[in-house]
Amino acid sequence: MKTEIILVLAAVQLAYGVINRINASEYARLPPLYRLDDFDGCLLAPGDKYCYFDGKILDGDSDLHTLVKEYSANLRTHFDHTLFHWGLCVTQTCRQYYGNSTVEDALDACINATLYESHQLQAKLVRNNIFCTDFGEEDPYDTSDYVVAAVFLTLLMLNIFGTGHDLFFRTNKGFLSRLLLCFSLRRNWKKLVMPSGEGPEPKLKSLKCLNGLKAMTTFLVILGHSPLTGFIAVGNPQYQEEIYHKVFFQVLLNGTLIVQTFFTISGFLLAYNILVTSEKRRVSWRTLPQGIFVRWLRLTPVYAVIIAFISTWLRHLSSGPLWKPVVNTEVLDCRRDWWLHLLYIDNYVDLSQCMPQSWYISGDMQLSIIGMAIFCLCQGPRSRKIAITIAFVIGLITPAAHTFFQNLHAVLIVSPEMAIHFFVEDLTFNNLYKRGHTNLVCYAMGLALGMLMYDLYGQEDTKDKKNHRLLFWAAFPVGLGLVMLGMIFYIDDYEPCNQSCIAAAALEEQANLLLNENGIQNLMMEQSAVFRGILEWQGWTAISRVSYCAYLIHICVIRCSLADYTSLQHISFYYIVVGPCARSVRITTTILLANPAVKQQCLHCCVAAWRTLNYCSVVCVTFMLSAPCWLLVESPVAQLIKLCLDRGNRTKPDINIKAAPPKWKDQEISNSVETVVVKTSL
Ligand SMILES: *[C@@H]1O[C@H](CO)[C@@H](O)[C@H](O)[C@H]1NC(C)=O
Ligand SMILES: *[C@@H]1O[C@H](CO)[C@@H](O)[C@H](O)[C@H]1NC(C)=O
Ligand SMILES: *[C@@H]1O[C@H](CO)[C@@H](O)[C@H](O)[C@H]1NC(C)=O
Ligand SMILES: CC(=O)N[C@H]1CO[C@H](CO)[C@@H](O)[C@@H]1O
Repeated sequence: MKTEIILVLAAVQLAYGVINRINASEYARLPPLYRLDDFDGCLLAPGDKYCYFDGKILDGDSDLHTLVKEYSANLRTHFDHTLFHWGLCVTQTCRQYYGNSTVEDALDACINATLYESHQLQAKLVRNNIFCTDFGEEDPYDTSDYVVAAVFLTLLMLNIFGTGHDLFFRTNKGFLSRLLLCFSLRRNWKKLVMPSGEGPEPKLKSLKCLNGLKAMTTFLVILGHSPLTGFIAVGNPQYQEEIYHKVFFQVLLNGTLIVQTFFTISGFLLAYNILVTSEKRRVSWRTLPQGIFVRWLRLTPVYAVIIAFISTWLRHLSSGPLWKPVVNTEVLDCRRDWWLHLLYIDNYVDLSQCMPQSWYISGDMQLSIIGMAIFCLCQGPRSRKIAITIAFVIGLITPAAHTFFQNLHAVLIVSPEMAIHFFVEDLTFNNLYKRGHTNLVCYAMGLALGMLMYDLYGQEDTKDKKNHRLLFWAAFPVGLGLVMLGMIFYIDDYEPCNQSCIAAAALEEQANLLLNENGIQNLMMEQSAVFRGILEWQGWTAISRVSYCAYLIHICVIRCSLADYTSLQHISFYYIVVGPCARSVRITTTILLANPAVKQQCLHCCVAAWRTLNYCSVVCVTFMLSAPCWLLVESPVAQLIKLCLDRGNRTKPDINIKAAPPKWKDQEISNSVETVVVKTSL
């Protein structure tokens, strides 16, 4: 069996190998896709100007033009080589054209002449995509900068006072002192490293393993996104294009399916938590707005802080040839669209560079509202099951309809051109991947699973469970197979017809769902001690607590590391995988040798190491930043909200809960929804 799989894979690789690939000497004839003039060496005197822009190769009849055209026809695995991205020092490289004319005209003439001279190709500037930096240019600080700075300072002061109060006074009498204690770093740190699953509710304890799952998936998402740093300003784009033909990389590319796991887990947690809560409190339609509001309140503050930072102070952090195209575009879009984000509807608005990863948070919010509505409005298990089934069927039909009528790809294709712009222009991403309703099917499955697990809780080992165990172990080869199935979409020149696309999409989705389902179910039932052991490891707890912050921050980290490049990067396996260790050894030895001749080399090494670290350390940097984010903002605000909600009821909740009015008490709702939110926020 194994050998067969290997043979099939080898055959597929071979098939990849022969179709539409050109040899290195042909490749070298293509005009450079990226070019960056020295930035600091350009802006030396008043009047100096540096521009980063896109240029388009014009139609011609030369042999080379045909080659460029043909090679760029396959946009699934190739860059569009008719579109080049250059950063030129206008006042040096294009001096002779930049006398009387505008920058645009000068660049237009300049790139045409440059390309004509080197490649006998004609080109023109793409006029709406040009980012220029002048000598001594500074982004002025405006009111919003000052307002945000004031808010940040207030937060910081609160943290300082809170910590001081905690260290020196140690009282928690009175509202003010309890308020300050919410901000105590010492307490929040303890909360961060506190073991999980210590709550009074045994049924929630069995959710402990999901912490590990959440931490791991966050890791995977960030790791999966970090190759995005390898698509901009690459000196050797061919390496990036070749990577698509490597089986290992295919696993990464098709990892986009992982997200469906999140939705399933999220739905599962919502259903399970509501069911556990409803043992004590009646869940009615009146709890719905309350639940939505508390969820919004819990997710929004830290989100708002990060968006405020991105819209204001981020643009002042650095400068460079790529800073404006990569970072400032996000800043501008965030200034325009921040309110869409805070209302969680940004995944229905396209073409915004503002936090492109936030679609998941919005989608999850929308689906949670649907989930809460199902559980709050339908009272009996029967009506809930019917509602979930309806949601499931709707969720099943809509993606297929979108794929069919809008002529989309069945899976999200991670093509180089789309990766450059973080997918915001990708039709499949916009219409199928990021919307709330197109992810409904996974969520509905999650809800159903939550109900099922709640019913099964505490039951004896049955024959049914044994069958599940078999399925569980079958899941891994099947899952890998699914990922490999995604490879067909990357075969050059292969255009799967629409129907088979839909079939494949539906099949992948369904199979993936089943795998998730049965994985979670088995984990919950303590079937696989090894996996539970791994996932319940305490180390995951802290990571999973900061995972919401990490998810919010990570694309910004990627952007900043990208925008910090000042010269073209050369991608290699070494660069991606072994780079950091090997390079640091090399640097150390170079420094030890400390000989003038190698000094230049050392400098080169340092730059290279810094860039490599950029690539590999997205994960580290993200988590390093998200810990303070959690400590200083997320956790204090969560406690503050709880404090305010509790304030209406100072007395301890009664033990005899059945006598309570038919409504969740504030305390209860904040606790239960907090659990839901904390656990489902990623
Ligand atoms: C590369 O391909 C071109 C056209 O297919 C061919 O003419 C050339 O000889 C090849 N070069 C090498 C080194 O194989
Ligand atoms: C700029 O315009 C002046 C007169 O209008 C002309 O003499 C000069 O050659 C022009 N310079 C360039 C670079 O076109
Ligand atoms: C580009 O340059 C060539 C050679 O100088 C010239 O013949 C051609 O008209 C130019 N094309 C454009 C669009 O300016
Ligand atoms: C002021 C107030 O709302 N008090 C309520 C606090 O909660 C207990 C039960 O949990 C109620 O009995 C009180 O009336």
